[in-house]
Amino acid sequence: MEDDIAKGWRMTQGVTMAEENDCLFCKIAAGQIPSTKVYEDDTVYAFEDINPVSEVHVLVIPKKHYPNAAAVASADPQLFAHIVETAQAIADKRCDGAFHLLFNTGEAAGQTVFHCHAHVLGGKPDAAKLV
Ligand code: DGP
Repeated sequence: MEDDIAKGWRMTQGVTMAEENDCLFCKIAAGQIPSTKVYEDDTVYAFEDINPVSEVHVLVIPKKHYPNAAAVASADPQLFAHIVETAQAIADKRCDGAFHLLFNTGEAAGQTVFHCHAHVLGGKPDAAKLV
């Protein structure tokens, strides 16, 4: 019974305490693992990607744990819009407002961290990493 409740909660909210405590990006957002901060407010955190593939490569994450972009969009559309607006504001400052916005979703599509993150990619790509 308790398991069912936990499972249902995970499906609707995209989070359990265990997942949250074990999540790399939850720990980065909480300042428990160091990162190079680009922007922060009450609901989102943005930081430099550890392995940049272009001149500008920033990750924007919700502070609350959701496994992917669609989970955020369906649970909290305002938060999803805020992630996109934050990406635009970063691109405005760093690369004349022009950028790619990428959400890898699912292991087969290259998602390696299962906490929603927007890749904000701008400027020249790092050719060595694209081959
Ligand atoms: P994805 O493949 O879409 O799940 O992207 C995960 C990104 O997260 C990848 O580009 C590398 C980045 N990343 C992984 N671990 C860390 C970390 O500990 N710190 C930072 N700053 N970035 C990380």
